[in-house]
Amino acid sequence: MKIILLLPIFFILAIAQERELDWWETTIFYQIYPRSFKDSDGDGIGDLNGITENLEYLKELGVGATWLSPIFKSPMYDFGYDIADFYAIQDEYGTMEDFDRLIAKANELDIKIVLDFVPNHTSNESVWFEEALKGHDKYYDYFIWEDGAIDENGNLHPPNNWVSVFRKSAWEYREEVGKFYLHQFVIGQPDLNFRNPEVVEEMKSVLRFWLNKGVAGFRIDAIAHLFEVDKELYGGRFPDEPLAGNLEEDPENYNYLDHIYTKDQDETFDMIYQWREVFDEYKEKDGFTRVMMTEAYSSPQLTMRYFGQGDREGAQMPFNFVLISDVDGSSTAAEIKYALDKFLTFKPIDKLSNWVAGNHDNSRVASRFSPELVDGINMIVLLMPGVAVTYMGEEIGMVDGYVSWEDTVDPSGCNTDDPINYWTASRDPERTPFQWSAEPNAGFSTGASTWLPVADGYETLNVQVQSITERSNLNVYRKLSILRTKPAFRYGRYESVAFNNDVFAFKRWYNGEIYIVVVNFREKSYIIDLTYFDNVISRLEVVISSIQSPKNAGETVEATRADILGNESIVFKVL
Ligand SMILES: *[C@@H]1O[C@H](CO)[C@@H](O)[C@H](O)[C@H]1NC(C)=O
Ligand SMILES: *[C@@H]1O[C@H](CO)[C@@H](O)[C@H](O)[C@H]1NC(C)=O
Ligand SMILES: CC(=O)N[C@H]1CO[C@H](CO)[C@@H](O)[C@@H]1O
Ligand SMILES: [Ca+2]
Ligand SMILES: [Ca+2]
Repeated sequence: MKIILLLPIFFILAIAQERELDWWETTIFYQIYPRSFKDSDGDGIGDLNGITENLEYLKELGVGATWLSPIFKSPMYDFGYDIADFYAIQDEYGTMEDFDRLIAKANELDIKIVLDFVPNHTSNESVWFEEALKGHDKYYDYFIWEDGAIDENGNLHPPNNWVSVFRKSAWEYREEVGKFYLHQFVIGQPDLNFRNPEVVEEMKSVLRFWLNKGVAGFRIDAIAHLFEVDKELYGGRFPDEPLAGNLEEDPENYNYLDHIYTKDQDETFDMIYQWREVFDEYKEKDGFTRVMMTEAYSSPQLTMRYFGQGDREGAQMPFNFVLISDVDGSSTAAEIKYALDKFLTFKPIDKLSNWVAGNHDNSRVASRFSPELVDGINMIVLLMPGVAVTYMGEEIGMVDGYVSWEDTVDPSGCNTDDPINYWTASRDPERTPFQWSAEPNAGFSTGASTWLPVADGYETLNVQVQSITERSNLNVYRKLSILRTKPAFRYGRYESVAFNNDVFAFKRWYNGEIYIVVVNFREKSYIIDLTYFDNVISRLEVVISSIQSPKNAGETVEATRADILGNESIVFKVL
C-alpha cells in the first residue's frame, strides 16, 4: 500500500523540479548577414524585404529567433560595423517602414528579431564625428583624442604603439583637430569615449529606440574593446602596450602586442550590467525577456563575468566560441571533448551554455572541418545542453567561396596589401551569397552581378535541392531541431567521452530517456562499445544519421559493438 502511494508522489516531485524555461532558453538563434541573405530588388545586395519574404524558411528550420548583422546607415568601410547613424536604416537595405514590416511579419510567425549593437565605435562619417572635427565640444568628447609624438627631427608619429585589430597603427591623425583619434578597428571606425557620461546615455537611447520598435534584444559587438585604460592613471597619456613576446610576428600585426590596456578592462563589465538594466526596464513593463548576447574572444574566466556579478545581471548569452577558436578538422576527439567541456566547466551553475560554430568572421564549418562533418557539428550545436546558434548557410553545409584579390572587399583582406596571401585574413569567403536554388546567382538575386561572387557548386548545394533530397544536410538539421525539443535535450544531464583519437560521443538523459550522439571525426571505421555509458545495455536505435551514413532511422545496433563508419555521425536512442 505504502509503495503504491509513494511512487506517484516521487514522480510528481521529479517533474516539478524543472522550472519553466524562458523563450530564449529553448530556441535556436539563426544569424542572418543581411547583405548576403536575399536581394529583393535586383541590385545584387541583400536587403530587409529579402529577409521578410523568407522568414517562413526560418520557421521551417525550427528557428525561433534571428540576429541580424548591422542594418544601420553606414558608408560600409566595414560593411555596416561602421555605423553613421544608429537611428536609421541603410538605404540599400530598405526603409524604416520595411523594418517595421519585418517586425510585424516576424511577430505573426513568432520569430524574435535580435539586432546587432556596435557600441565601440561609430563611422568616421557619422554626424557625431563630423561635428567633432568641426570643433563642436560635445561631440569632440564623444571620441578619444591624443597628441602625436614628435621625434628629434620634428616628425609627427602616432601617440603610442597601439595597433588596430585589422593591422597597423590604431591612431589616425586629423588635421582639423591637430590630434590623433583612436580606432581599434579600421580607420573608418573611431572609438567612442565611454568615460564620457553623455556617450553612455546616448548609447542607452539607441538601445531604447530599437527596443521601442519591438526587437527582442541585442547581440553586442566587439565588447572586449569597449574601454581603454584610464590615461589619468598614467600621467595623462596612454601607455605603450607590452610586446606579446611573439617576435616572429610582423610588428604591424595585432598579435604582436599584449593588449592589457585596450581589451577586457574592468569597466566593460559594469557597462554590460547597466545595459541589462535597460533591457529589464522593458521586461518589468510587459513580462517579456529581452536577450543580450556578447561577442568577446576572451578567456573563459573573463567570458563568465559577462553573465553578471553578485546581484547584478549581465548577458544571458556570452558567446561560447570554442567550436570556432579551439578546434578544427585536425583536432582529435579528446581535443573536441576538452573544448566542449570548457564553457560547461566554467559557467555558473544557474546559467546556460551556448554553442556557436560559425559567423561572418570565420571560415565555414564545411571548410574548417570538412563537408562530411557538417551534420556532426550540427548535432553538437543543437543537442549539447544550452542554446544553439546557427550562422546562415551552416544548415545546408555551405562552403567558403573563392573570392579573387580583385573581388576582395573586406578591409581585413584588403589591409594585407598582399594579392597572394590576402585570403588568410579576408572574411569575404564566408560572406558569399546564400544559396537558395540552382538559378543564376543561386537564387539570391535577379541582378546582373552580386556584391560578392556566389560560391562554386551552388547548382547542387542549395536549399531547393536539399529540400527534395531525403538525405541532405538541411533535412538532418530539421530533424535535429525537432529532436532538440525532447526533455532529454531541454533538461537532461550531459556526459561525454573520446573513445579514441577520432570518435567523440556524448550522452543526454532525462527520466529514463537516454540518447547517445556519436561523431567520428575521421575516415577510419571503428567498432565501439557504447555500454561504456551507464544504463546503456542491449540495443540502440538510430534516430538521425549523417547523410553519407548507410544507416537508416529505426535500424538498431548492438550496444557492445556499434559499428561507426568513417565520417559517420549518429544520434542513437537507447531502447
Ligand atoms: C573614413 O575612413 C576611410 C578609411 O576607412 C577613408 O577612406 C575615408 O576617406 C574617411 N572619410 C572621412 C570623411 O574622413
Ligand atoms: C571522409 O572525409 C574526408 C575529408 O573530407 C574525405 O576525404 C573522405 O573521402 C571521406 N571518407 C568517407 C568514407 O566518407
Ligand atoms: C563576429 C563579429 O560580429 N565581428 C565583428 C566584430 O567587430 C568588428 C568591428 O566592429 C567587425 O568588423 C566584425 O565583423
Ligand atoms: Ca537589394
Ligand atoms: Ca574602445
